[in-house]
Amino acid sequence: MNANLYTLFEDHFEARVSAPCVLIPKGRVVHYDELAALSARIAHALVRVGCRQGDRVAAQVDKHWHALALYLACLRAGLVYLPLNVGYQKAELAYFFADATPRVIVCRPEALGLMATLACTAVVLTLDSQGGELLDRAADAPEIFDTVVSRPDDLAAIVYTSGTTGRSKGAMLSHRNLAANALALVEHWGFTRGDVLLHALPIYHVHGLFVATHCTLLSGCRMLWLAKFDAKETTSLLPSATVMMGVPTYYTRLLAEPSLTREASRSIRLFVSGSAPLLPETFDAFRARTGHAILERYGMTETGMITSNPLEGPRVAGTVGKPLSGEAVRVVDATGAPCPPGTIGHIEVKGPNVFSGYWRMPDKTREEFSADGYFKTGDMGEWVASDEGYGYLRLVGRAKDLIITGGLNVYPLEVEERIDSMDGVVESAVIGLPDHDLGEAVAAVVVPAPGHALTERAIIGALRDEIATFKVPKRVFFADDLPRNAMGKVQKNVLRSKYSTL
Ligand code: MCA
Ligand code: AMP
Repeated sequence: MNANLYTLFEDHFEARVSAPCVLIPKGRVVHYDELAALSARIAHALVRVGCRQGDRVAAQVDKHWHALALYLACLRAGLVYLPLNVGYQKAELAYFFADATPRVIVCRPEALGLMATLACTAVVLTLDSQGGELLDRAADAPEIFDTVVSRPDDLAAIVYTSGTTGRSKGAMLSHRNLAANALALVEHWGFTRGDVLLHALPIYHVHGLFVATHCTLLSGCRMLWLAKFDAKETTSLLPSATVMMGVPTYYTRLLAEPSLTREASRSIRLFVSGSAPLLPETFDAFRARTGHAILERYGMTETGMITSNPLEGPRVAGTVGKPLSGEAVRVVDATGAPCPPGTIGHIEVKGPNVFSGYWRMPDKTREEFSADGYFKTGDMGEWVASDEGYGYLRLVGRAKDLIITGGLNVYPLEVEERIDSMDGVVESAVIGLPDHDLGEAVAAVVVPAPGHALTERAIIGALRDEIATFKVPKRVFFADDLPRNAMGKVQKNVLRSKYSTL
């Protein structure tokens, strides 16, 4: 049997040949057969430039249906798709390319010069809404492509996640991992052909690329395809949709729109939130305004979605629900023993959705799995012990030093290392401060060397040239020293309470 994920989607393509798939507001409608035809032509083009099964194809492209066709083409040709946040800068890209050694790099036309300098032996092709060199090369290719036969463990994608060591790790996701999670979600959230998903998420992370589009393609429904999230546009489109997915920032921004009303969201059957904690205040305010209880779920790049509040049954604010079908989730103490409900411990997960390891990092991979094969998420949680939501998982923090800002992860060490290497800096600590819009905002506390006049502006300016701007601190504070505990570790909780009131 062919375990290629595309063959799962294909069942729906075949049944829905001329049905609409991607609805572009004020633009065109892309039908399933067009998506299948373009992905076939791109698959031929990639093979023509020398791609062979298992080769990596890196893509740093804008959100356009051409990019979706590129992802599907990679699946069909047995290539490993490597999506990259459009905000990544030169140094970040250089690392990804050196680590993943892609055969092809697909980029925006304006990035062609930069990519050419970083490409090594990779072929660089452009792609945008007008087409680009990739589509030029695909223009005369056949609209039929025999999807290659993949084994369940063959890689479908590598998605980079930052790490506590400051070095990004490529999570290797197989066809089996992606298919298992997609099937579980379609069933759990009750997707049918009649659905219209409001898709405003970026498609270079697991949430927008896998969770949202896989639910669509596996149920043969339609998606309203927004180039990026805009609260006003979203409220105006809600009456044409049945499901919306977003990070908590989307919901706080929607609440700031007077046009978000019960009437505007009448056609929606499900609002889903994830990637970062949804505050109970947001849950309550959204329910009061629209009548909808947002369904919160929990996931990770390495695992896809892990738990979800129910479609039918109580959705409990401040919890992320129960494990999805086929997954085993446990909360354990430092010795690995299970914690009873109401006791906080480390969250671990096992199942067909869990990745096989980090690309070219066998030691790191071993560290992150328990002896009996559970993946250590680095999140802390507890099983709810009270009547309301008994047996649901509640996330209570992270063992890993991680900031989540507007649904995007920032590992402080990566930013600290860059600040520490600047002239006149003794040391720094990067922390997340509470932020109404982004959940957490990145901030830095910097200790200057005597006699050096550092400024917030200069530090922010220097960082913007090096790393994606979502990682750059919104504020920089200066201090004579950093508070440390008896072990010499910087007490970030002390810094957070000191600076969150400033
Ligand atoms: C943009 N900026 C940000 C963020 N996004 N700063 C901090 N945090 C952010 N998330 C900065 C830009 O660099 C820019 O800086 C300025 O804000 C304006 O950029 P713009 O693109 O216009 O911002 P925006 O449209 O307001 O974007 C905010 C956003 C977006 C809508 C919240 O970040 C977003 O769509 N986030 C979703 C991310 C996501 O998909 N996460 C899922 C990861 P300047 O002006 O200074 O240049 S997958 C995952 O976590 C797991 C698997 C899971 O469970 O889902
Ligand atoms: P990423 O590395 O981008 O895959 O982000 C995964 C991390 O996002 C998880 O380990 C959690 O810390 C966090 N996360 C995902 N969903 C939620 C949620 N519903 N509530 C709180 N944190 C979440």
